[in-house]
This record gives sequence, C-alpha cells and structure tokens, in this order.
Amino acid sequence: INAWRKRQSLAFHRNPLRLRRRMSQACRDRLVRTPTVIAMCGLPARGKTYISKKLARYLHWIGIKTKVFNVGEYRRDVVKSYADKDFFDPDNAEAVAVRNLCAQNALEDMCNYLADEGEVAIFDATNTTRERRRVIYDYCAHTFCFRVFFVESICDSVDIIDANIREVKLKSPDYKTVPQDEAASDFLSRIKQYEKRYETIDDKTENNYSFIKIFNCGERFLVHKIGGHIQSRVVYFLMNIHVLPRTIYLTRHGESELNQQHRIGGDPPLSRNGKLYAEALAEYMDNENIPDLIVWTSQMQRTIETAAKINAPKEQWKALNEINAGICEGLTYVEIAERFPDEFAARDQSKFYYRYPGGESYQDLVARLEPVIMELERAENVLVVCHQAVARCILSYFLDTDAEDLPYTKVPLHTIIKLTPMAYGCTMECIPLPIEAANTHRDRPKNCRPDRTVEEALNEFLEPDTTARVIRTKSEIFYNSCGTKIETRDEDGNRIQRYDSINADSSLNNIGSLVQDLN
Ligand code: ADP
Ligand code: FDP
Ligand code: F6P
Repeated sequence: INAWRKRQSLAFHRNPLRLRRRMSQACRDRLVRTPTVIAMCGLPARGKTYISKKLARYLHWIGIKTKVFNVGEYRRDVVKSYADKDFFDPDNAEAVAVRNLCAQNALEDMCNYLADEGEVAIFDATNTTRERRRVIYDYCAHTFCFRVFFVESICDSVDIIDANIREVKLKSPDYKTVPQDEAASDFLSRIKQYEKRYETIDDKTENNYSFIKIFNCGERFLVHKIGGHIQSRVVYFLMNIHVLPRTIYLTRHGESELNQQHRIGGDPPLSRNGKLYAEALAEYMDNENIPDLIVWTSQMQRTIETAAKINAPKEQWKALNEINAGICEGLTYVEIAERFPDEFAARDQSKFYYRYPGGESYQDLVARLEPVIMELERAENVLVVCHQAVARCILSYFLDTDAEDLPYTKVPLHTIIKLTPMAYGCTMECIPLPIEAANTHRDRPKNCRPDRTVEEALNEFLEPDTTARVIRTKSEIFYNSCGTKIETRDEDGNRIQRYDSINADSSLNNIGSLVQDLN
C-alpha cells in the first residue's frame, strides 16, 4: 500500500493538468453534482457484483453516467491463470502485492473516469479491511474531492451463499477447466482466506464514512451519514430490490382503431384485431399458470380493454399512459411531416430528448416511469400492459439500452415479452401471437436535416404493413419476432421441442428484420 501511495503521488505530480483539475475541485463537497464513488464491501459470494451491475443499470437509466470497476477483472488480466485459493491467502506476500496493484490500477482508472466524464463509479472489490477502505477514502475523498459511499453486504445464510456459489461463482473464468465439486470447495476455501482478515465497517472507528450495510439480502439495513441526493437514491433503490425468482411480462395493448389509421396518441378503443389479441392474451396467460400474477395497465382504454379478460387482479397506473404527443396528438407521421416539418426534423435529430410542443419527450417519460420501475423491482410476477414508447422505456431499463437507441427499439403489437432476471442481467423471450396488426414502428431516418423536403423526410418511412406474426418456415421451425427459434412442430402442428429463452444481449433491436427477411 505504501508503494501504491508513492506511485500515486508520482503520477499526480507528473500530470500538472490533472493536478490543476483536482485543485479546482477542492471545495466540491458542497456542490450537488460532486462525483460519487460507491465502494462495495463484503466477503466473496455476497452479491457485490450483482448489486454493482444492477445499480449501474438503474443509474444509467435515470441518466447518470455510471461505470463499474471490477477488481476481479483487473486481477484476471494480470494473472492469466488462477491456480487456487492460496492466491487469496493474506500471508502470501507475493500474491498480496499483485492484488494491491490490481486494486490500485482499478482505483486510478476509476478516479480518472470521474475526473473526466463520469458522475458515479462503482468500485467492485471485497474491500474487507479497514486499511483498504482508508486508502480508498483518502485517495477518492482527499486527493480528488469525490464523495465516497460504502455498500457492505453481510450474509450468514449458508443456503444463500451455497446458491450464489453454485449459480454464479462456478461459472467464473477462474474455474473454466476445473470440475464443479473441486471448484465449489476451492471457492469456500477462498472465502475462508478472506475471513482471516475481514473487518466489517465499524460505526465507531469508521464513523466519518457514509455507508449502508445490507444484511441477508435485504432482511435488514443499517444506513449511516448519507451525503447528497445520489446516495439517497442509491439507498432507496437498494431497499427496494429483491432476489426472489420471478418473471415480468410486458406487452403493448391490442391494435387500436387509431393504430389502424396510423394515427398517434389519443384514447381510442381496440380494433377488431385488437379485441382478438385481448382474448388470445388472456388465454396465453391462463395457460402459463403464473402464481400470484398481477396485471398493471395504463389509464387508457386500449390497455384496460386488452387486460379485461385476464384472470388476475388489475391495477391502473397513470404513469403508464403513452407519451403525450402535444400538438401532434391524433396525426399520422405523414401529416406531422407536412404540417410541422421543423418539429418533425428536430425529433428525428434527437428523438430521446425532443419534447413535443405541449407534450412530452422520452426523457420526460423515463422520469415519469421511475416509480413504476421501483414497484417492478419490489413486485414478483407481473404483466404490464402498456404502449409503444412506454414499453421501450421499460425495456431499456432491463436491457440497459443507450438513450440514443431507446426510442428506436422495435416493440411490435401483439407480442408478449417475457423478462426473467438472472444472476447479472435478464433474459428476454418474445412470443408473438398470430393475430394481424398494424406496424407502428418508424425507423431512424438517414436524412434528419431540417432543410430536407417532406418527401425526403418520408422516404425513409415504409408504409405500414402487418407484423408480429409467428412465421412458419418449410422446416416447421417457429421463430419469434426477435429472430429466435422458439419451437419445432410436426406436420400436424404438435410441438416437438421448445427452445430456451434468449439472452437479453441479443436485444429487441432485431425484431422485424427477421420478419421481413423470412416473408
Ligand atoms: P460477489 O461479487 O460478492 O462475490 P456475486 O455478485 O457474484 O457475489 O453473487 C451473485 C449472487 O448474489 C446472485 O445470485 C444474487 O442472487 C446474490 N445476491 C444478490 N444480492 C445479495 C445480497 N445482498 N446478499 C447475498 N447474495 C446476494
Ligand atoms: P470477484 O468475485 O468479483 O471475481 O475473490 C473474489 C474477487 O472478486 C476476486 O476475483 C478478485 O481478485 C477480488 O475479489 C478483488 O477484490 P480484492 O482486491 O478485495 O481481493
Ligand atoms: O403509434 C402508436 C404510439 O403508441 C403513439 O401513440 C405514440 O405517439 C407513438 O407510438 C410513440 O412512438 P414514436 O416515439 O416512435 O413516435
């Protein structure tokens, strides 16, 4: 650690620009937008990486520039092949030096990120000794004037730890070539190595730190000296999440009368196809037999009608109403391009931030949906029946989509999206029900200049077609509209095999392209 400090001080003096930047930051603690370091703390297999990734996704979604710095990755980069738990023996001086160097590099990268562009950085390491926490605090709070918030996860439930090891830790690159039983026993011994020197955050000697302690996956919390709005939001978020297995179902309403006319907004009833979807959806949900399912709709009649036949308790949320298109409500995209060419171009240039005159932007929508996301985190099995723009915002939270791509995510009508939270993310499966519907999606146009002609603005817009149909190929394989194989059937239409759900990484952005290709 001394060598680490020396190096730090050398690097500091070698870079006068950075020095100036730091000096000007000296009084930052009193500012609202002071960057925040969230430093994890806890023995291995206590959910630190899980919490780091989930927190980063949430902060990114609410528009805060956030990045996770996982010291395990720095260590794997330096020590190419992990031998065994002896590497984590606190009396193994050589290994301790390597581990400290990795932590040092991660810490430097993290602070540079915050000094340059970041707002929140999460330092994902064990940080289980008082000395390590002191070094982190001194470096981040004194040298850089960043706020520091420790998040300690404490868990003594053998069942939870065993499950974490089995479901997550054994899949680590450390154990790629090691038999599972051997790996499990090595990981338990690794935990024992850390236990030799583990010091929980002490609210007397470490009384000056801001921190939260999470006991047994949120059974109990201890919160100490919260500093600033980011830390309060983080605490609120951490107090709402849970790790129980569940599935979130997401769908848009059935096709509405205005969808058929390609008009946006309004509060129209369902079309004939939309009503058929409402019936098919109720039947699908019934067949899924989901324990304690609850259904959320917006307060617009098209979502209420879509959910009406589902046999489950229902709640209406105003926050789930579709984006308000202000002066463009009830118009088609063609009419908007003709009547308000400047507005139409402005939206194409920056769709996430563009606010309709008298209406909303996608950015406004994300803010409006935050309580819904928080309740979704608290809930177990839920079906959310909502709208195109709203569904894009909710999906972007689960799939960690960038603001720029969010408003172009393809979410076809008459498609059920099944989201299943997994260890560090979420899997997504799309199930299109075979009922025709209008295509309400308009791609990002190539020409977004304000001086384009109406024709150019609309050239990019293919006339709506039908979409979201189950596609049957000659080989009797069924695909969903994400382009993922969902099942094979025999000549008589009986299911032969069902395929596993896809990983969220393959993202909804591919919906539609495969539909067109196969058609
Ligand atoms: P660590 O980074 O502490 O070594 P991981 O984040 O890799 O542990 O462990 C992931 C597992 O931890 C997930 O299966 C998740 O369900 C579980 N988990 C999440 N939060 C907690 C918590 N507060 N306490 C214990 N386990 C948790
Ligand atoms: P992770 O589970 O994230 O991989 O032993 C657990 C571990 O993290 C190691 O991989 C990593 O080298 C170490 O923690 C990093 O933290 P320390 O520097 O605190 O040991
Ligand atoms: O067309 C259906 C609809 O839900 C409209 O009510 C809404 O204005 C629109 O989709 C949102 O999609 P986009 O942001 O792509 O215009």
